[in-house]
Amino acid sequence: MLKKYNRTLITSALPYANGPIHIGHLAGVYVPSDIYTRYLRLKGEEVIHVCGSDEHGVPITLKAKKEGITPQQVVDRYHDLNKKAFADFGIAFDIYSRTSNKIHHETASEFFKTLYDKGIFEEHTTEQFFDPQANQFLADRYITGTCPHCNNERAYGDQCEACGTSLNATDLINPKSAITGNTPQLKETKHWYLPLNKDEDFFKQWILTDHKDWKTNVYGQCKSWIDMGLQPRAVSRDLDWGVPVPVEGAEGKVLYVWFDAPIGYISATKELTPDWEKYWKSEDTRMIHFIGKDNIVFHCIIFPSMLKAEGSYILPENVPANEFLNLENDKISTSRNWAVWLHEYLEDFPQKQDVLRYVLTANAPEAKDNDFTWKDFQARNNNELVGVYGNFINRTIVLTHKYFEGKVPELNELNQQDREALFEIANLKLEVEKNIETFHFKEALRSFMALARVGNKYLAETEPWKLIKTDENKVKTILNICLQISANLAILSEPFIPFSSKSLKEMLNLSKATWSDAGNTNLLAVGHLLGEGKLLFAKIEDAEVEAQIQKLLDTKKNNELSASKAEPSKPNISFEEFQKMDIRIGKILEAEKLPKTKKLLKLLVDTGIDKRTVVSGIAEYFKPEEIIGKQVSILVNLAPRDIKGIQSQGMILMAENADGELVFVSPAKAVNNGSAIS
Ligand code: B3M
Ligand code: ZN
Repeated sequence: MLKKYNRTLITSALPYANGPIHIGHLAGVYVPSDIYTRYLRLKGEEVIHVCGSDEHGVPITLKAKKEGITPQQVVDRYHDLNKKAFADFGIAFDIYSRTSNKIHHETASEFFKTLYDKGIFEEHTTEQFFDPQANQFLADRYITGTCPHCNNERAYGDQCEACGTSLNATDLINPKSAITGNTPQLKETKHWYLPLNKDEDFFKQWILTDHKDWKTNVYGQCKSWIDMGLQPRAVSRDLDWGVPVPVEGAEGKVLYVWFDAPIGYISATKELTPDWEKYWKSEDTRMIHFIGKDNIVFHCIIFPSMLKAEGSYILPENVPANEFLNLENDKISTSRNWAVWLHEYLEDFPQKQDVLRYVLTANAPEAKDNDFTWKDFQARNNNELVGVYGNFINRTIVLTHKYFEGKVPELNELNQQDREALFEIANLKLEVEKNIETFHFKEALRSFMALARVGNKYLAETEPWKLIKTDENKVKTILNICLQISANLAILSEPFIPFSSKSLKEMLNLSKATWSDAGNTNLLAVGHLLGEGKLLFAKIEDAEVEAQIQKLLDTKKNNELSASKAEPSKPNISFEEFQKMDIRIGKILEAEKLPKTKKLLKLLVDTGIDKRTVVSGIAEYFKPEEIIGKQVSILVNLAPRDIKGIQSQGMILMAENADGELVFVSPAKAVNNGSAIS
């Protein structure tokens, strides 16, 4: 039995304000939470949907460091960009707040203080990684290394993104500072810990027994955490960006970002309404957290443990987390620019928000990771939105205008086929409803599309454009039924594709449009005048998706080029030491392969000083005849070395390209042989 509730508080994960929003964010969190919110609103339920930017944590400070700007500048930039992107896609938040604002700092600070005063926290002094060169502790993502579980070499101090395990920095094999690349030292520091271990029995009961209804992926992750045994978890960090720890002796320490960020949901609600407590503190409120799979333990275990310790808050009723969306068979990555960014999508596909919302829902990573491909995007638009849904609506409206002056014709005698079509209106509405309520949005969308298919098939089979000459009464019935289906689609589509739902309502001149009106086979009265018809969707051409694919191929190429990572710099040398090297421009006069070797060429080089022999290991990359006459850089005062019985007098300087090939370091313009490089 579902618990009785009077209102719903919906939260969507607060995205870090360190980069723009991409399709993975939308598919995993914000499209589902928006569908759910819109659905409840259409039903007339009391609901609020809160979100905002997560502006603390190491991802932000790292980004600032990389760009040479302040963390505040980073979050200001992305907060505004992301807020706009969500609004552009119709994500119906009641508030999009931010965690750097005053109300949040106060709320998070008070929350910590309450737990502190209640004696909830344990204080522990432990050894943590410290980078002496940067003179700072290396919290969370400031440290990278090899994951002890899956050997991913790019795991972070708090989490391995490859296997999803959450880590302690000291678990990492081969830890390195993300600031300097140095191997860190251990240094003592004091922190406050939330004793999750004391809640173990509670979580066994609350999740493992009472919440068997949670999604399998969510339940499974919680179970494996609980089965491993819950450990006390540090909720403070040695950092200078965040909410300062509000107790004595905590200088230079801030709240752990995962302590303050979920409190951001509370602060956002406070900012939204003075009546915020009814959403957080009354048992007849149902709280639902929409998140991605990497946030599961924080929302199912850590935050509930905090709320429970505080004592006056409700716990979430459900946490419908999604898995990840990949892009063209590769993990979406902000740092590798492997993503479709919302603001860029809208530049290339203006007004096509609904197409993306539709495709991301149809292909949502609900139970497992899924792949977004541009071909699939095009096919779903052209075959489903244009070919089925749009086609049905368009023909219905055009024919009504053509035969009946845009007025809803009457329903005459019904045959079996008519009755079946009418039956599906109420039937599929129930399907959509049931699926949304159980967080099966992909299935819900399929049920909605099933009604469009019913309409399209009915229209194609009854062929009113042929009947009009012989049986106008029948045509009236057919179009009445098609219009009732259209009106229902206008309502049922609203949670999924709100922009086209709005245009369809305008075309149908439909004012009655709450969820409870749907399922009704007499939504449009006989004689009701329709609005003007226009196309709901347009075909997407091959060239448009090919351009997107090309954009990704270019990204891949750029990534490969920059992936041949530069070695860290060698220790500094003095100017005097540098001056000891005598590097000149010389011209290759002769070149021949050294017999019985694979790599070596014997060169005669005009150094401007003399003509000398140099043996160089470049035979794999150059044919001797190709390089004769070329000007190159040569270190002329390298002590002569004997190579395969030949005295090599100097060294040709080479660089390596992304494919590992050697290339000459040549002057940009011809210069005299013997010109010094200085
Ligand atoms: N900012 C992590 C993320 O974007 C984090 C979510 C916070 S929700 C309280 O994946
Ligand atoms: Zn791992």
